[in-house]
Amino acid sequence: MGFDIIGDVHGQADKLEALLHGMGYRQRACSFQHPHRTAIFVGDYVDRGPRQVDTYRIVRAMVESGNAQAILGNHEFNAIAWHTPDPASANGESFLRPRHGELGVKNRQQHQQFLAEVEGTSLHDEAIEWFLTLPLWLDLPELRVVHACWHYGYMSELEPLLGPSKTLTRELMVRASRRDDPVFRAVEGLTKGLEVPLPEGHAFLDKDGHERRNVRIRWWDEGRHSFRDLALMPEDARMALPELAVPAEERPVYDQHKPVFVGHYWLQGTPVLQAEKIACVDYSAGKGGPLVAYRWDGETTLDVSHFYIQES
Ligand SMILES: [Mn+2]
Repeated sequence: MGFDIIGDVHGQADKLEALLHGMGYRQRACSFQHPHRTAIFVGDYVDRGPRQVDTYRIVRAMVESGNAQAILGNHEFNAIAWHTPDPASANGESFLRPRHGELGVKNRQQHQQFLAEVEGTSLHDEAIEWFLTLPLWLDLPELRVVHACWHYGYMSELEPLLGPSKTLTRELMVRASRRDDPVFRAVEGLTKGLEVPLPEGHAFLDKDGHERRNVRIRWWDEGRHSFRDLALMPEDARMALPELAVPAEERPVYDQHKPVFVGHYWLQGTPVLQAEKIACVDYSAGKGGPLVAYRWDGETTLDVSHFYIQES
């Protein structure tokens, strides 16, 4: 029995169908299936691409027929928050993900392809209900999957609060949408990556010109230590960061017990392993890149030749 771990699809159903065909999956009854393999989706099914609903339907049918497992990405989290009224708003006009003001414009823009296909239809509610059934991470006997960062601290904080099979409940959605709630930080860490505070007196300007005092880091890169080497940001901004080491307590150390797969990072170029047991399968299918899978056949040390690349 093998697993095919598939990267962020972002509404690119053409690429998904081609990838599944290429890996020997066939459409039978209402789902793609493979005689002896299971697919695993790392999240981010929606936003950006031209076939949002088709992507949702393919992934959901595979999960419901037992041909795939799927976890929650930050784009599904955002989709749920967009569609969930904020219980704190008296008139019920506010949602957990803001729809008004400058932020609302940006949020709608990020979500526009999905909204264009479902807004105002019952399919919208149906898709959101299904996103709420997706676990935040998978810890299978053989391997692990999380959208952005495998972090024991955040996982153990969340575990007692999560619904059955590590799902977000409606109450948790509210807490995960409040910046001052520890649940926000934990859910964001798992689905968007590890963020660490810069040393005292340091800051940088993000792409919108806002001053930031935290940076997202390459949490998997145990061979590097400084903010400058580990930060995930454009080259020029990164080179302006200090060469000071990121404090050890801010960095999760991966226990290496099993391979772990992530998506999320919009990587480019030829797929590489992030570490012996860590692989990212997101190669920007959502913005012109190939859809990539890792075909896992039981190996405990990952092998770069197991990447399967589906050019558009
Ligand atoms: Mn993502």
